[in-house]
Amino acid sequence: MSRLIVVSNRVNPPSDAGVGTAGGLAMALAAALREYSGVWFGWSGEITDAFTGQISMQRVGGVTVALVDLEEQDREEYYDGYANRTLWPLFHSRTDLAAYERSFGEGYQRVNRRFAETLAPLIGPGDLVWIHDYHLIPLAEELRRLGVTNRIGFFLHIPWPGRRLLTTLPQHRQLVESLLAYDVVGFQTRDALEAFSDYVGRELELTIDDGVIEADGRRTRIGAFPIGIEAAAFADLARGEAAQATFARVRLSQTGRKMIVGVDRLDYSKGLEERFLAYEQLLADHPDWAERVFLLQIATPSRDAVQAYQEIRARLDGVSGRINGAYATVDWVPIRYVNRTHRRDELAGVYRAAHVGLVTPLRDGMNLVAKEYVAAQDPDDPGVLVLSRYAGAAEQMEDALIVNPFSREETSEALEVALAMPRAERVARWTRLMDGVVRDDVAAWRDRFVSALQGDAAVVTHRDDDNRKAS
Ligand code: ADQ
Repeated sequence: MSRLIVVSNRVNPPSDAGVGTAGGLAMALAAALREYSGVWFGWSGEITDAFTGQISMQRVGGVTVALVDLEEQDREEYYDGYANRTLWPLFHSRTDLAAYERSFGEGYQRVNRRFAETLAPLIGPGDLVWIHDYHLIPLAEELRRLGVTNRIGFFLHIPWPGRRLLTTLPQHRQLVESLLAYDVVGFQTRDALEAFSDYVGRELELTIDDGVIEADGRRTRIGAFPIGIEAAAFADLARGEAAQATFARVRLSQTGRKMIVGVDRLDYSKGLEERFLAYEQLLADHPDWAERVFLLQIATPSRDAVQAYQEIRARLDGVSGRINGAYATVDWVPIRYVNRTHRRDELAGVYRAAHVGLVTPLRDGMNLVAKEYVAAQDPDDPGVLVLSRYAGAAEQMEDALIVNPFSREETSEALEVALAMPRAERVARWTRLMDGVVRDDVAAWRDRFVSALQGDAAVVTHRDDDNRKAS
């Protein structure tokens, strides 16, 4: 059986200690690597004076990882620069925040070339190479230049922007053409796939025939591969001891009030300010909810080196403080705003204790929190998911209350409906949501992608259902 070589910017297999804080994605990739045997390659997160390409090989959680250090200039231009200040905002439709600096583009190409030169000697005949996310789009092209002929796949975890937006990027054509060096390119949603196809047809003037683009003698298969979570394991976790303890602690602190929960990386794409304002609208329009509900927002700071992240953090401190100042009473705080990371089992208990899961990104590739919230519920008394139509998850989770997060009125109305929803409707909606979360879990995602990469599987190009029939 061929080996699988997974490549991502950062490498984070679950540690041997088990549960910890590793996410579903890390778990799934680690499981795939154990199954196929192979290597997980990426940046160590460490900085060295001068790039040497020296690989540090380690065994973590039953997986072999291969780590390289980068230079400070690499971090500034490739990671903080092109990845986090150019592609992330652009792909999340925030051209107002996107920095188009030549040095960032050069740093991005340089690091991808360095990764390719370091990785190429590790690739043996027949190995499958699976590259993840926007940091590494040109990696296959660089590997091909070095003579690597193996099958190479790419999966984009974030949205693909509309054609007109993408053309604001000075190197847009070069970036998209570099994707044609892959054998398989996967997106989260049909929406992303359509946006990509639109660009390929109109800017590159290439035709897509049954999900395959043919250019310069190479065939690239494109498809939608919606990512999932480790659903059964997460549901177990939510029933486990640590989750139950957290559940009991949170319920006690609720003092009979209903709880709405939000859990996010602190990122401007997650719509946190709009969420706070929608919740304020609920309190303004429905004074009867005062003292009977509160919002617990857990937001872990990320990418602190980037100014836009410092700004959103300061704004959220201000907005939550203002709302609390305006509405709080001596024994009720409307928003509990927490800036720390939690263990996954604690998180499962928090989700289960929440009557409403409020997931309202302005733009999101998928959003795993929506799926985790569903998986953690008590089947006899589940909470209600309120979900942004701009989360990739909305394509699959039609039984959530789907909202436009830009409209605080619409979101606050959905909150009102969710808080008052009778048990029978909650159970009916949750049952259908949970079926989907379990069926399309992270193992299904991984297996579909890997078999597409092996070249022996039908690939989703349109509706999931059509594809399921075809495969
Ligand atoms: P993210 O933007 O990070 O992922 P998301 O999919 O919601 O967004 O995943 C966040 C993960 O971090 C979840 O597993 C969540 O439980 C965890 N997490 C968040 N806050 C936490 C906290 N305070 N403590 C502990 N854990 C916390 C990117 C894309 C998404 C896409 C995923 C996977 O932006 O659109 O769904 O990759 O492809």
